[in-house]
Amino acid sequence: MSQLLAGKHAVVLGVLNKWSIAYAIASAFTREGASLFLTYQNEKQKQTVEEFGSELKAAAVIQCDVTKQEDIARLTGELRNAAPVIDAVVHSIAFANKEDLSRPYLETSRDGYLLAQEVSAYSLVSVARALAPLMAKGGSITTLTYLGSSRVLPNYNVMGVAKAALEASVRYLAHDLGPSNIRVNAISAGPIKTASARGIKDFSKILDGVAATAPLRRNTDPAEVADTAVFLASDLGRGVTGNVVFVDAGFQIMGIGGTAL
Ligand code: NAD
Ligand code: IMJ
Repeated sequence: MSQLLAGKHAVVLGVLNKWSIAYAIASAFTREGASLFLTYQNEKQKQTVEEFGSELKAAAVIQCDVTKQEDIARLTGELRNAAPVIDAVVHSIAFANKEDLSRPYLETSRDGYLLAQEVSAYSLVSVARALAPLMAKGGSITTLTYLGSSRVLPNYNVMGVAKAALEASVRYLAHDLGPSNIRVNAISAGPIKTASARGIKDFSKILDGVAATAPLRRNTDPAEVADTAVFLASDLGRGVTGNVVFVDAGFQIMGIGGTAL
């Protein structure tokens, strides 16, 4: 099959290491012929992400902490100089204080709440506002979410509330940007062992429970999340906007789980 993203320029935010969902997405985008721009949060990640950049033949690797407006402005300027237009943006970023992901949600501090919202939800709005003017031919913005936005998953807490805001932002941004032919969607991935899952209490039990319950009787592979990101960024996804696409082996449809039946 011919390459689905040939001739497209894509920005992927959120590569930390080779387990990152954003790394799987960047690899799939390269496979499909996209010209890639990667961003990383801070100096600590610079070397690793630059190595991925060479491996994936990225056009540029740019530092961008999404909580800093000057970083977003610099990213926008560098992209404007380097690419004729941007066609696709992938936002694969989340953060909350570790202690807010273990004690009861009731104990969430004002600062912890605002931090999770700023990094995990508002950043989609600021990135969309900065990059939409570069998407002169229309295009696609895709973010990553999780079922904890709408169901209670123990310990997901303040992140669940931030994902609810993120998914609502997807709908409002889709409304604002639709007239510019820019589509905005989220992929709701099943649990995947990444750095963002490390140290989460009982994560292996969650993986086993999901695999026992999901219709496909297995967990989610980052490569299948990446292939859905390719679809959404490609012209095949041209009619899809404001949506949350579940890539979770079907877990989300179930009303009872595990070995109950
Ligand atoms: P990851 O830790 O590899 O990725 C998280 C990324 O967020 C990192 O690259 C980190 O540098 C970046 N980040 C955090 N704060 C930032 C800031 N201020 N500025 C810029 N970047 C910042 O983990 P992941 O699992 O690949 O997570 C990617 C996305 O997928 C997240 O939105 C996460 O909520 C979502 N997700 C993960 C799972 C899972 O089970 N791993 C499931 C569903 C959705
Ligand atoms: C995270 C916490 C609690 C339960 C969880 C998760 N489940 C899953 C995740 C069931 C699947 C992973 N996930 C979907 C996330 O969005 C993770 C976000 C995250 C993780 C950390 C860990 C380290 C830290 N801050 C974090 N902030 C956000 O210090």
